Amino acid sequence: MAAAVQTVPIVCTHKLDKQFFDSHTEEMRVPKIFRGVDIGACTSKWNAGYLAESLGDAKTTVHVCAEEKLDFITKNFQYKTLEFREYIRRSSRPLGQPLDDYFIDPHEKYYLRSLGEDVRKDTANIHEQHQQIAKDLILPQVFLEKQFFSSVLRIASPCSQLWTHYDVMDNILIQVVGSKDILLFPPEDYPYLYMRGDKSTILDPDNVDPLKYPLYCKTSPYRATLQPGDIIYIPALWFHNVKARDFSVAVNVFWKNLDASFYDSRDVYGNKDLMPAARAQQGVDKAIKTLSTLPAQYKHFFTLKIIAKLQQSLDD
Ligand SMILES: O=C(O)CCC(=O)C(=O)O
Repeated sequence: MAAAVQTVPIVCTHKLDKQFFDSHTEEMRVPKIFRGVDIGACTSKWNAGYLAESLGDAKTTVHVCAEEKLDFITKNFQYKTLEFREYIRRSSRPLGQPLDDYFIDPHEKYYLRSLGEDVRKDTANIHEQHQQIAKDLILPQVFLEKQFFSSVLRIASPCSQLWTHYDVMDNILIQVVGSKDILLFPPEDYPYLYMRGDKSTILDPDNVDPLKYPLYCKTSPYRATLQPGDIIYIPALWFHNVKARDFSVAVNVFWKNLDASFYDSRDVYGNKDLMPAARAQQGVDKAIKTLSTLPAQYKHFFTLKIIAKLQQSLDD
């Protein structure tokens, strides 16, 4: 485990508007929890029975995993499509209660991340896909309307844990039902998290093998436990790993905090690298290919030269 773990600060407030939000986040761009905000009747209404009844027989596609820790890199889960009523029954069962009619394992875990109408083209919007329950939720207006990107419904089994990843947009995660542990790392920790794409290959950040991941001890993690009604601000590029303690229902809202032209118009998840970064990476791929035409010793030397140039640009 890394040396010092910081705690995400909590701000208690009933009203969360853009001005208040900016005054607490703009300068530092670090995670913050807003507690006590009025998010509507959802905190008292969204129990398993109400959700099963309201969302009913509409179909949804979810992750099903025999283990607690979902791993996108090794794909230790399967996608299954089932009715919401059935999904809620399965995902809300108490920890340790086996299922007779399981897909993979009697103790399998479930995780839903809602998607748009056309999953390839549209972003998730809880007010469009799940109006029946969206009416119970007041989304805090912490950004301009034109910056809105998506609002994602997330429903998870007790103890299910989502892989460590980053997103490219600012995000508020609103915890409605159940509590949830979050571990966050600042963008500067990129070199220590053994990333593959936008996801870390470290599956269990609470039990990291120092021989396999020697650089992990250099990370500067932040920890938080969300209670029902809490809203956590997760700034773009902050890595996060999320574990539901109980049956968990949350909604997160992404918005384009930078100029809209930076974002990839084909991105429906909010996690595709910004356009200039994607172009730069294509340039790097091309450089690697070009250097591979040289004899090994020369390739090594000129690769080091390019790394030094990139490092210099970071230090300038
Ligand atoms: O709460 C969760 O289950 C995951 C949240 C998340 O990954 C996000 O808000 O970007």
